[in-house]
Amino acid sequence: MIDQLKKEVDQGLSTVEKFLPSKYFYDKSGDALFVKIMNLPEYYVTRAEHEIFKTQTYAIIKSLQLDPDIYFDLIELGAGDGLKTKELLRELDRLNYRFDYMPVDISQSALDNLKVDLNKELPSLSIQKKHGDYFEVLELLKENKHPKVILFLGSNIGNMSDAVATDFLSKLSDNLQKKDKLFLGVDLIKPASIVLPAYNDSQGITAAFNLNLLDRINRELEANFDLQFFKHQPEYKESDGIAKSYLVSTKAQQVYIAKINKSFDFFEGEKILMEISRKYNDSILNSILSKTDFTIKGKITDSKAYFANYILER
Ligand code: AVI
Repeated sequence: MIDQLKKEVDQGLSTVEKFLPSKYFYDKSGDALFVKIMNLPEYYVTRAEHEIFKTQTYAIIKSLQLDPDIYFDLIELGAGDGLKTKELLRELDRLNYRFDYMPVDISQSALDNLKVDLNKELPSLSIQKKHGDYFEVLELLKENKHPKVILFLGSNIGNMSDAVATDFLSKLSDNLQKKDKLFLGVDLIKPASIVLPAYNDSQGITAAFNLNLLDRINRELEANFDLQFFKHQPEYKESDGIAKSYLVSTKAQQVYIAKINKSFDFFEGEKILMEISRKYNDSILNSILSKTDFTIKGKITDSKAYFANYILER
């Protein structure tokens, strides 16, 4: 883990256009900051998807074309606190569908907490926690021939470049059988006046979320980033449909990372790309899917059409 972090930090800071991988945002403090982000007034993403799960639960179930007589696996990639999924689980349980709920996560404690919470509310639900990497778990599940529904929510796919998303979806479909479904949550393209504040909140939580990665590198790789000289700067153009978060060096400075045994120079105004958050529409998704075995079978949006859950079939 630390070797991978070292390698990727070194790579990202050694290129002309510096970047750091956003997957490293999520240490303990990053997780706590992300929970705060999901509750921010400006961050509409989580609320919009939650609204879909709350108000259109039956439409979701119908769209998945489940046969009440056939046992299926409901596999959630990166389950988190399961808040949205709970709306669906409650309804599937009430309608007597026969299935195992399999939350997959790299955090064992997130899985343990989720199971305790769900056991309380839905005691008859069969929960099989799957700890590990998404693809390791899917590879293992290939053995059982139950029909599968994969949930990949929260616009997590938006943090991948289109090339990486294509590769991810292709690998996913390689682990599925014909007719299996992927229920994919994506943030939709919309004006900058709505998207930008979501990544530049007035309380500075998103700024702290980005700066936390520099702090993590200070702690784990013994670096000396001085956080007061890096400024959070989100950018978004509706025509690109990609929100980008940068940290900008506010002066010429040098940062030493002891565990890499290397110094990195920053000029005044130099940017580090910290994260991309891709927003989608049908044509962008279709162009990615054209290189995979998935096709769009349906789409459910919230009342403001901010967010969509697409039903993809292999
Ligand atoms: C997890 N992911 C979909 C979030 C997003 O909107 O890109 C992460 C995030 N970054 C800043 N705010 C939220």
